[in-house]
Amino acid sequence: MSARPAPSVAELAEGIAAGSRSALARAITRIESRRPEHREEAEELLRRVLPRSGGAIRVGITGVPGVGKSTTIDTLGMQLIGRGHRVAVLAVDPSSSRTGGSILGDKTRMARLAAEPRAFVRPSPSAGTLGGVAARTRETLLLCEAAGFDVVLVETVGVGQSETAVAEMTDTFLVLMLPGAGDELQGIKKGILELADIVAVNKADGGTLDRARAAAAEYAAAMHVLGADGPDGAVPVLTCSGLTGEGLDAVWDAVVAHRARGLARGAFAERRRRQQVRWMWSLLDERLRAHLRSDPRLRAEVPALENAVGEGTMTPSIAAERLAALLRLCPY
Ligand SMILES: Nc1nc2c(ncn2[C@@H]2O[C@H](COP(=O)(O)OP(=O)(O)O)[C@@H](O)[C@H]2O)c(=O)[nH]1
Ligand SMILES: [Mg+2]
Repeated sequence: MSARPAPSVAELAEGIAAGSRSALARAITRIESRRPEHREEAEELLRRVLPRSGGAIRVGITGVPGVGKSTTIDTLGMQLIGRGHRVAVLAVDPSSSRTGGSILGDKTRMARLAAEPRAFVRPSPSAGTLGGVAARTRETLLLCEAAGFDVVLVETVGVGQSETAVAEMTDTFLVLMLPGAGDELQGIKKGILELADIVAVNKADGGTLDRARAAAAEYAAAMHVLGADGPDGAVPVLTCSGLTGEGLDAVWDAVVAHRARGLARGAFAERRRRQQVRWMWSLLDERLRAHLRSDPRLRAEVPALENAVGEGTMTPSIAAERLAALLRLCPY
């Protein structure tokens, strides 16, 4: 559709190195493409920008829908830009292709950042499995760093497995909570709190200020009981308002302190090292799945086997064994 010819990988890499947001956006589109020839270009692009990447403060932000993630990111992002940072905002949301709602919602909630030249807001890749979406987002993060964004905020909803994927690509993981703990505490997945480096009870403003403060105290106690304390001791539990900005400076101070402690203890380098190795395996995983799905022997057999398993005339394990045998993954 574009009147312009597609830029070459070299042109995209140069544009990114020069900090061009349009080159960055086009490069991300290339990375998100499912065409095999684009995948090769994407690999080449990543190879080229890799030396310029790695320098940003990478923060994952999660919480239930409606907790105020996008609102908080918009306000925090503007504060950070005011202090001279360049801020990229990415999202991991494998459901966004189905609902379509979150992308629209995020764009309107992050109106200030979206209009800000020192920011770059990119919604979640619009199709794919969690593994695929996470891989593309991770690659996008590297491109943003190479383009000079020194803060990358990655938003994800705290339902499903996407928060783990985001914790796997960031240095500090911030969990936003709603005021009014009590009952809600029961609904919080222990897994999320275990991932948290910082907890902040949002909407600490107006009529919900007192409840937010009470909730923070409860969460702090609950975190301790859950054994969610990190190697540095208790995970900070703060209050903030994404709407007014109140408390967000303390949240950011906690991010910076977490980073500084990690750098001093070696935990920062260790986390990134571990993430690299896990990423290698998840890429292999993704490739194997793609390979499996396109295997003609498998495609010929799968419908009948799925049917038999669904009808209960064949056990899943026997069907899986048959498919594995077709792929010569097991000896019978
Ligand atoms: N009072 C108050 N409302 C907020 C705050 N942050 C977000 N909201 C409101 O909560 C709703 C959901 O916010 P949104 O940022 O879209 O949440 P997300 O789904 O977590 O991204 C919106 O109506 C926001 O205006 C806050 O700090 N205080
Ligand atoms: Mg949102």
